[in-house]
Amino acid sequence: MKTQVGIIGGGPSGLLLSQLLDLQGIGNILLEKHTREYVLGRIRAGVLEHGFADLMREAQCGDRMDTEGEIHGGFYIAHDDTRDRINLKRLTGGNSVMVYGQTELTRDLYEAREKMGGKVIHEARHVMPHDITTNAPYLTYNTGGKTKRIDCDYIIGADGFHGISRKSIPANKIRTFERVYPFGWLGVLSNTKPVSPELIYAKHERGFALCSLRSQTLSRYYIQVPLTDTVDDWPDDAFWAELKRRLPKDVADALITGPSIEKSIAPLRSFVAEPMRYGNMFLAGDAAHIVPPTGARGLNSAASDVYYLYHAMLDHYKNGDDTGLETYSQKALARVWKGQRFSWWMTTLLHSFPDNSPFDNRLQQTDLEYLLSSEKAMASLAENYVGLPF
Ligand code: RFL
Ligand code: PHB
Repeated sequence: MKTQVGIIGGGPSGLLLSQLLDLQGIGNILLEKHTREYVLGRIRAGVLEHGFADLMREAQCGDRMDTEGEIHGGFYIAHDDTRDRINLKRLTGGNSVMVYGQTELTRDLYEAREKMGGKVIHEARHVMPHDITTNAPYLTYNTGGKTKRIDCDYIIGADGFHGISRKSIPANKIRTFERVYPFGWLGVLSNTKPVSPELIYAKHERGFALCSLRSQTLSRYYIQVPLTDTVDDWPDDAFWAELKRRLPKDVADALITGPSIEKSIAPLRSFVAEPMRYGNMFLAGDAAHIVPPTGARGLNSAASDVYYLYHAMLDHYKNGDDTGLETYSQKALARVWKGQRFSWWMTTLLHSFPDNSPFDNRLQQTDLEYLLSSEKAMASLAENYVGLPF
């Protein structure tokens, strides 16, 4: 097979880029390791920047998001048995975020690819990029016991943190930066009315908690847990009891509990690989960078990579201009690092760190007091949360 762009990974990054390129007549084939059902079974992000929502519309995938998603003009920070509202709309001069689950967004992208007759190959095993540094790179993969080959101009590595793309770059050609946090998030999805119409990020000495939602009948809650905990350590009753302890009393009293329909633990990590290009392979999304979920940046950083890559490919194929491809890594990384800084800061502000000294804890408390007493500090938080410009 031959195409212009070979894409590895059928998560949001790969699918969105595939859809945008196809709409512009740029041929591409996408290889996904798992089945569609498996990909759609993962419960992940819930908050989209307004710029990302625009990109979904540009990809002609915004209809259901615009009907079923919720526009949020603010969120709460809970602390010391009370909560303060961060008024995103006022603080950013009119911007907001879209609350719409990654699962639904991915489903919309799959459906759009299907409708356009896009080439999405599931259960592609042993995907391997070859001759990346030449002008004739190609991909091989295994399906039904046979090895297939796709020749292309460019390869996109959008295969997430554990994918093959980044790993196929020689160690002396890539530099990685990493911070692993000494805790994870235990997440529960439940068919219950959310405790608050807007998200609540809660700082508590027992640990961080987050009240989020997918709709007004589907709640998503998280609590900070030690890395040694497993899902089996947290039967539903124990989860709800611990969540309530970490919320202000009026919120805890209003919390409606119910059986969990999904429960999982995600470790928290900050990670960046530089550069995001090797030869004719470009990395996008979690393949190149990971953030702790506190600032809701992960999927949004992936979307900004897609934005830069899409425009770079357009310039290359439509105008013969390679500036976008040449500067992709630099441009993408500049924004990625701002997302890293913000996610690290919000994580540091709101979590309990087991090794913190009393001095560290006072500084953390002061950071929060300053934030909530300063319009300028809150405006900085809001500006980052709704998404910096692409
Ligand atoms: P994905 O979603 O990991 O998709 C990569 C795809 O590549 C496939 N793959 C391969 N395919 C072929 N060959 C191989 N060798 C392959 N290896 C892997 C995988 O099967 C998969 O389908 O990466 P992508 O597309 O870059 O998307 C990134 C986002 O998924 C991620 O950044 C977010 O989910 C992060 N995140 C959040 N981001 C936000 O912006 N806002 C949030 O509110 C938010 N909340 C979260 C999150 C992530 C979480 N977890 C579990 C990590 C909450 C959580 C709990
Ligand atoms: C979610 O709803 O899954 C979610 C929302 C906000 C975050 C992280 C996760 O910061």
